[in-house]
Amino acid sequence: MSIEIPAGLTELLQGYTVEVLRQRPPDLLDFAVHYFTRLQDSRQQDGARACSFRPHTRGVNFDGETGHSESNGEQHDGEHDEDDEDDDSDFEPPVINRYNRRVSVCAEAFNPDEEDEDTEPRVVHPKTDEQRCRLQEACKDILLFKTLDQEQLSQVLDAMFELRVKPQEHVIDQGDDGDNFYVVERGLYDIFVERDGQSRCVGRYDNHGSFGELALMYNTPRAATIVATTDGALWGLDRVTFRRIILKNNARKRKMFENFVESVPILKSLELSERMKIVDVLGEKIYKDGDRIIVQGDLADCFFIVESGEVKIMMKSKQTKTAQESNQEVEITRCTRGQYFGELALVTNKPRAASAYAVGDVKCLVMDVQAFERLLGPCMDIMKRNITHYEEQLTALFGSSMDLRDPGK
Ligand code: 1OR
Ligand code: 1OR
Repeated sequence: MSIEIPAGLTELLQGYTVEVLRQRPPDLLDFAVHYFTRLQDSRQQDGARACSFRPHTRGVNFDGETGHSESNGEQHDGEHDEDDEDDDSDFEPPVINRYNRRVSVCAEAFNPDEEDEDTEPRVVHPKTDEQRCRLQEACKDILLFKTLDQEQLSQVLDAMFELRVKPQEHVIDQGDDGDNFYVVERGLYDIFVERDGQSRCVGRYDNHGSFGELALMYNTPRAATIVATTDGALWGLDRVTFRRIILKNNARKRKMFENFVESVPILKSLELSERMKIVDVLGEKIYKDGDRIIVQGDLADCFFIVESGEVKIMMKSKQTKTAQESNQEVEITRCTRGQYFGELALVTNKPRAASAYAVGDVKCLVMDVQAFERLLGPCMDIMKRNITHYEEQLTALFGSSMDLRDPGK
């Protein structure tokens, strides 16, 4: 008895497998759902025009329709060459016109290990010295850029382009395909997430930070809507440059931090794929002896895990009697490799309850508040339990009137 293999099955599975090998998604099932849904969508969209399903020696490609792109007076031809059957290259002209969004995600060929950087076309948007200064300032704390080497960072900065936005302008719409990654230079931007037909504001970027990395990293539709609520200035980075440099770096980060992240107690309740997503968005910060990592009373925007060295947590007591005394800090605890700090203000939405100082050389892995909220939900119960312990110890140390929900400067 012979079993007949349905026509197309082999190519279908091969295509999926090749994309998995190229992109190394953290969750195979999520990726499969997305891959096959996209494949189906693309076939339903007026046949050959928008997307073509091509069994290919290197897998199935979704060829996105890209519009014209423009920036700072430069023109990029956004059209794919539909006739170029053999065009297997990763290059996709940057789509940087915000009104001309990508209409289809491309599961572009990308293998971080095989990529030959020297044959890649580079995107360069010339900048004045003044623009470059502003750009460097806006990017200096961007976690995704923290582990890039000099050459990678300068390619990223070269490729970035300036964008001005007006109040109520949607920079990103949930469900769209990803065109650019954005770094905030200035302005306020609300984050809306729609679920079950209801749109909720879940956070805000306040004059710094970055967004739009998820759709580009995982080839997924935009996960949130980002709306400017003031006049604003952003720096955009096109999808192709982002994937070429950031994805390559993420593959390296996974290798570098995988073992360490596996050993961090607070992350134990996460699935492996969730831990890898954390690695993707982590930055690494390095401090010297005595550096102040967190300042008590400051507004909080990130969470830390000690990678090496020791961090001293110091607190000022409001209980002290004289002004001089009130400036005195008391050491309350130390954090070493694998331990975390900086979660309290993010969980309570209050200013930092204590200061943190490096003792000797220190390396920390750092996550922004949006990633903390998005990825650390499963660890929240443990964190909240630990916060209850802080409160007990606080009462023992400073007396009952100190309240972590109202930390003094
Ligand atoms: P993107 O490419 O999906 C929307 O486009 C961007 O919004 C997304 O990348 C993130 O950079 C950013 N959930 C998902 N995306 C978020 C979130 C978020 N916050 C910012 N972005 N959550 C809010 C966490 C404060 C989780 C909501 C349940
Ligand atoms: P944060 O975001 O408020 C300071 O920034 C961080 O210090 C805080 O998060 C915690 O991660 C960390 N009380 C308050 N904060 C503490 C404490 C603490 N220990 C560590 N942090 N304790 C009670 C104070 C007497 C615990 C003492 C063992």
